[in-house]
This record gives sequence, C-alpha cells and structure tokens, in this order.
Amino acid sequence: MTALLDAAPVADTTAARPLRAAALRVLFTNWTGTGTVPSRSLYPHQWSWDSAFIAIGLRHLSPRRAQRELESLMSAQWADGRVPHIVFNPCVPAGQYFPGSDFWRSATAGAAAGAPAAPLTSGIIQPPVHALAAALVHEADPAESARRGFLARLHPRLEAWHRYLAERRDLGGHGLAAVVHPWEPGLDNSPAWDTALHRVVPAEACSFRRADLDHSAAADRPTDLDYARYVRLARDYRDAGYDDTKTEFAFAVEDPGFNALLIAAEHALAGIAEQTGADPGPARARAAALTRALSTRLWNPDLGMFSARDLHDDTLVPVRGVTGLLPLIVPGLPADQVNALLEATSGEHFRLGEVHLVPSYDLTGPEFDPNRYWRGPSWFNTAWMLHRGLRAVGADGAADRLRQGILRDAAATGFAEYLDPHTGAGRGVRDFSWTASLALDLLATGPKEER
Ligand code: 9WN
Repeated sequence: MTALLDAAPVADTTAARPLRAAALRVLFTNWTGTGTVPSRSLYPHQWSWDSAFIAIGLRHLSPRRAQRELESLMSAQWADGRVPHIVFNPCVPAGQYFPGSDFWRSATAGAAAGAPAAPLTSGIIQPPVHALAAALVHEADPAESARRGFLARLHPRLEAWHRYLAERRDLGGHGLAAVVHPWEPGLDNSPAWDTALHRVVPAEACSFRRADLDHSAAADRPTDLDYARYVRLARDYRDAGYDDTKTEFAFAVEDPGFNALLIAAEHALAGIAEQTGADPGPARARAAALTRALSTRLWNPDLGMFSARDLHDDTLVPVRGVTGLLPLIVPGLPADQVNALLEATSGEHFRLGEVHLVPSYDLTGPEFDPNRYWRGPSWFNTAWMLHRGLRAVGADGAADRLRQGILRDAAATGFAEYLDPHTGAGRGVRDFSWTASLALDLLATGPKEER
C-alpha cells in the first residue's frame, strides 16, 4: 500500500473545525426551506437518494431539519408506493434542468399510477436508502423524533415504498427489485449498463436539449448518445402511464447495489416498526428473502464479486462496478462472499487504500475513464456505503483509512461531486450536498464507532 491514505490525517478535533464549518455552509446554502438541492447549479430540485444521504449528515446539524428533508421527499410519494427520483421545485425556471417537469408530466401521465397532483415529480425511482436514513435521523434525537411522531408518520410510507419494490419491481420473478432506467440505480452511465442500454433505440437528437452541459464539463458527463437513450427510455415509460405491468421495458436490470441498499433498508424498517408498535415481520421476511436471492442470483463467481443481471437474457453482466462491492453492508451474507469482497476491494480492480476513495468502475477495465461520471471516477456516497460495509464486517483498519480519505478528499476538492481516483482532482460540480453531508456524518461519528 502506498502512503497515500496515511498522509496528514484530518484530526477529529480542532483540525476538523474548518471542514465541519465548510460542510455546514454547503448544507445551509443548498437548503430551500423544505429540502436540500444536490447542487444549486446542476441539480436545482430535490433528488431521492440524495435527500437520504443529506438527511444522514443534516441530523448532526439539526435533527429536525433532517426529519423535514425526508418528510418533504416522502410527501411526493405516489399512491402505488413509488418514491420518485426527482421532486420538482416550481420556483425554478423551466429549462434549468433537463428533463424537467414538463417532460415527465407526472400529474397527467402518472395519474393512473397514483402520482399526486402536486408536487410535480419524475416517474422513475432511485435506490431506497430512506428507511436507513430515517432510523439514523431518529437516533440523533429520539426525544424530538418521538415528540414530532416522526417514525410513526413515516413508517406506513416506507412500508408502501418497499412493498412497491417487492411487488411491482420484481420483474425477473426471483425476488429481487429490478431497475428500468440507468438513472434508477443512481450510477447513470456505468459500463455495467452498456450492453443493456445499447439495445435501446436513441431518441432523436433534435427532440431535447441537455441543460447539464451549461454547468459541467462535457468530458465529465455522459455522452449525447447515452442521453438520447435515457430520454427514449423515460419517454416510453411515461407514454405507458408509468405502468409497471404494461410497459415493455427495453432496459431491465437487477443491480447488486440497489438490492443491497434495499436489504439494509428492510432491516432498518423492521427496527422502525418495532419502535412504533407496528409489525416488523413483513420487513424481516423481505430482508431474509432478498438476502438469499442476492447471494445466489447476483454472485458472480468468475469475478469474485457481485454483478448486475440483465433480465433481457437473464445473464450476469461481466463487468466490475462499485455496486458489486456494496453487498458488504448486508447482514448475514455468506462468509466466503464477504471474504471475496474484501479481497476484491483491495485487489487490482479497485485498489482500496492505494487510490482516492473507491473507483466507480474497474481500474483495469476497457471502458475505464478517470473523469467521466460513473465510468471510473470515485464518488463520496459509494465510499461512505463501502465504509459502512467494511465497518459492519469488522474490517476496521480499511474502514478507518477510507474514512480518512473521504474527509481529506472532501476538504481538498471543495466538496466535489466526484474525483479522479488516481490524482484526487475534483470533477463535476463543487459544493455538492451529499459530499458535505457524508463528510459531516463521518466527522460526527468518529473513526471507530460501531454502527
Ligand atoms: C439524473 C443528483 C443526481 C444523483 C445521481 C447522479 C446524477 C442525474 C443527472 O445526479 O443523476 O438523476 O442529471 O445526471 O448520477 O446519482 O442522484 O445528485
């Protein structure tokens, strides 16, 4: 291992104060009154999994604000249980983000599926980190949480959300939730989706205008061709009324990261049910069934880690993506899989401890690009999740070093959206909310805390 992660640690006392202050400033600046935007420029609305990660950090600043973050997101839930991936702010000018509310048309196209008349939302989903976030937010101030009835109000919504995933999104019929758009697993242009995405007929280039390139370098973002395919998939889903039983999904994938987060969330939901006097049985049963399905269906023995399954031909995708490491957060995973994952994190493909954070994709892979979005750069949320997984399996040395790296790189890059794993240079936008909130979380919880 190189000395990279042993260098000048961000101390947990006085040296950490400027970092904490800077993180708080980002979260204050990006707070809109009811929720937090990921970025004032590039992402000026509320995003689903961002809000969960943001609430996890906000709880150290204001548990009440963290509760409101989750409550405002969950209030946009559809009647079928889905939690939309974007909740649009009506005060933001149309055209500042594409695809905006006029593209998704949730109130009309989504009405039959149960979209609310307001707020306007997208129609796809993102990873279900919310129950985990709600449990952590509750723990930050249980008395205030109980006084506001936070868990009791959220529990039925979280239960409906998980039921939606279990009942409507088990497209493969083997007990795992499928994603139907590359934006759903949150790792938009990962090489793990390439084969499935290349089957999609792109939308006409003249039918849309990208707004992201107004705020970020083209070399750091997905290509125009990828965008044309994203637009086509979203448009087809919308035109089928966002109906999961009627849409002919051109893209349907079971992702190990998405399902690992769902399992962690089911465990958290069982705990929430216990605290609120509800029945923890359904969440526990789903967690157990999901864990069995994950460790059989998505374990890729050829790669020695988990990988996505393409439902088009029911095959494992032979691509090493960071989501294939995230099942480390799943309680009760078979010991041989845990050991193989630990080897995979430190091996040549991800080189944990030798590069900055953890790359989003195989460092030796043919598609590796250190700058382009989810095709190589390291992201702070995946590093935070891996840190949690390492901690959970007792790999405290690796977890401590990763924690230190997250704090150091968040400070050094001005809370970048992502970074080049080799040089540590920031990429994408700065003052990115989850980078700030997850750094704040690690500062507040200390290096060796068991969680
Ligand atoms: C599309 C907001 C979101 C994150 C995703 C990230 C990026 C959106 C985009 O930004 O996706 O949802 O426009 O590129 O890939 O993980 O939630 O921060």
